Amino acid sequence: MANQMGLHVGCLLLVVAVALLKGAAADNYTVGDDLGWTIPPAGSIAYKTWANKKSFQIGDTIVFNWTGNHNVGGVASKEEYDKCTDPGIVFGPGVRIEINSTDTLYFICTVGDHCERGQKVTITVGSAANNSSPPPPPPPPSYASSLTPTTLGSFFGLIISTLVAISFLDHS
Ligand SMILES: *[C@@H]1O[C@H](CO)[C@@H](O)[C@H](O)[C@H]1NC(C)=O
Ligand SMILES: *[C@@H]1O[C@H](CO)[C@@H](O)[C@H](O)[C@H]1NC(C)=O
Ligand SMILES: *[C@@H]1O[C@H](CO)[C@@H](O)[C@H](O)[C@H]1NC(C)=O
Ligand SMILES: *[C@@H]1O[C@H](CO)[C@@H](O)[C@H](O)[C@H]1NC(C)=O
Ligand SMILES: [Cu+2]
Repeated sequence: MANQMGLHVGCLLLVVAVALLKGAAADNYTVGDDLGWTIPPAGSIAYKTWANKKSFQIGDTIVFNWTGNHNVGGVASKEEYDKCTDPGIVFGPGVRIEINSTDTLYFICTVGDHCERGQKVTITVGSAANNSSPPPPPPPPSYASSLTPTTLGSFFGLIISTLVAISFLDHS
């Protein structure tokens, strides 16, 4: 009986954890992670690889962090991005850019030839663009299938239906 209870509590915690992970938490992404924002040693592929591994969402924040002589500015189009066109307005280290729409964002450093040498990054929202596609999340258990686990209300609905399912199992 004690074992069974432990199993049920474990199930409940799993359901809660999955629901929390699916919630719309706004993430901070530091461009380049540990590399930061710099002239990438391996050229422009570095930030492409970095961005492709992320799944950016509206509400997330992109942080540009660096030491030394750099800056960052957003350009308006892929063409300007490819040409390293100076956007006129640039920001200093630590600047935080919030993603407000699904528009693709293009950022470059305008110092010297840094952009030409690969200090540029494209942020594509919903960028499962080139994830080495993790498998889609498993479908929710059937007793919860009518619930959308993205709102707070249905989050509690999920817990309640889990509890109902547990007590059903307990009495069967
Ligand atoms: C993102 O950074 C801000 C400012 O540093 C912080 O308040 C917030 O908790 C961070 N969010 C996450 C999800 O880490
Ligand atoms: C920002 O850069 C500083 C200096 O390079 C570093 O110590 C710090 O850990 C960085 N912060 C993040 C969030 O990457
Ligand atoms: C999103 O909105 C915030 C607040 O208005 C602004 O500071 C930020 O620059 C916007 N982000 C973009 C990518 O335009
Ligand atoms: C996606 O990745 C594959 C292999 O990793 C690559 O061949 C392809 O060009 C990439 N596509 C995009 C749009 O980056
Ligand atoms: Cu630079």
